Amino acid sequence: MTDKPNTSHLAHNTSKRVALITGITGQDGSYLAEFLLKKGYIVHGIKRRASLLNTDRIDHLYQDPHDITPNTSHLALHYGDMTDSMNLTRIIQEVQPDEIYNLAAMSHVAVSFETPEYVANADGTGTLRILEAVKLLGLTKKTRIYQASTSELFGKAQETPQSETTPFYPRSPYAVAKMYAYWITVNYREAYGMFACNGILFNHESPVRGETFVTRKITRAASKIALGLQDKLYLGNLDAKRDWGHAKDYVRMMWMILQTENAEDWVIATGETTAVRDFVKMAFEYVGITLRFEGKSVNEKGIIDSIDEKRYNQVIQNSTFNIQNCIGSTIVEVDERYFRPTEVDLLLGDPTKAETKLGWSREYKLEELVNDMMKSDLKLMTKEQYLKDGGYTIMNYFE
Ligand code: NAP
Ligand code: G4F
Repeated sequence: MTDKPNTSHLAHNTSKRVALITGITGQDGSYLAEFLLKKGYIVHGIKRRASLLNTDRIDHLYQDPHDITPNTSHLALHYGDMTDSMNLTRIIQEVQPDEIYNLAAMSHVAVSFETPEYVANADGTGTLRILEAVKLLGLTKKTRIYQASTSELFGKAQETPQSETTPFYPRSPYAVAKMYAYWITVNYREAYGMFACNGILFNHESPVRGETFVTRKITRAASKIALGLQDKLYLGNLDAKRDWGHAKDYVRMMWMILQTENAEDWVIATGETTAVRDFVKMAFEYVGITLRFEGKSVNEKGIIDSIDEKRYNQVIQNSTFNIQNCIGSTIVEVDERYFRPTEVDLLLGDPTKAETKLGWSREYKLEELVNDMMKSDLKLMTKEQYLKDGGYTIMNYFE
């Protein structure tokens, strides 16, 4: 990755559509960048300066600036931050985007209770900075804006399933900041005629999901436990229910939202909801481990009930770990530290509007999502096992 963006090769290519993605280094940003590049877009992204490289998810899309010719690269990165309006305004002025996808956010609900002011600034006021920059630069007729809104807005859900007309009841500093972002997007649309839309997306996951969100925490731990690299998985509320889809299906929808005739707000969901406990069971089933849960609340435990050796050997090759010895072991426990001051118990979306008006439908079912994540994490953890076998220290993260 280069320190300074080399965008000179992009400047004269006027026939292509230009997109700017904030949060390009995140899960959705990386899938969206890949999607738009395949569609022939010139893609600009905003990344933060960090003390370590933070571009792992998009490195495969990026080219050595020394090898670039006008026809070989259509991706440029700019340093920036959602809390810095001058920086955002300058980038938008330079890039003159046809479409802005505002995905940047401190997106972890539990962390938002610890950093509420920062989240209000980055996730809430950050959205205002983008909208106001587009207005000030006279780009209201040219630039379409997608705002990454969230099913967390429904929070303590006032009805089930939740649709575009369900009232909001946010339950975390993250959700409250996103509520401001939602309404300021609607307000700029109504006040200044801007093409600005909210995608109210329910949870979506993938092999590149952040490691501390519950699904990825589970698939990483299930892979490590199956390989004998970890003993136990500690989780919070096992009863919470989420409407989980695949991020690949959801970034396609972000693009579709900006291609419609009218700027509107859209709920994107699968229409199915699953408890955290059942996601855990599905992940372990992938490696042939059947779990049973015993006990209640903080004393609930997940115990290995049986092992399908044929399945285990099918997905895990060359392991020296004797998994059969683990039957009867407790491998999942509840740790109160993962409980939230206010929880969102149940999310279930109604995607009827997107399905009927936009013709959107998802390609991935939940089982396919779990399989995709497990396959990828098993590969990753097998690499760790090789390192361990080779005498290297491997780290465990317990966030
Ligand atoms: P993610 O993986 O956490 O990515 C967030 C991105 O925002 C990262 O690129 C991050 O940069 C960047 N970022 C954070 N703070 C920033 C700041 N102050 N300035 C500039 N960039 C900043 O999130 P995601 O899952 O891709 O979600 C994308 C968006 O959709 C977020 O706004 C999220 O709140 C929203 N959303 C997500 C879901 C979901 O289920 N995934 C559902 C509904 C809505 P670093 O890489 O440097 O950290
Ligand atoms: O995976 P989570 O942390 O995602 P959460 O809170 O639903 O938020 C995600 O989805 C939102 C869309 O609805 C996005 F807006 C947001 O940016 C983010 O992407 O937690 C899911 C559920 C929660 O109820 C949580 O309490 O899982 C429960 N949970 C149980 N044990 C846990 C754990 N969550 C985490 N992160 N870690 C646990 O150990």
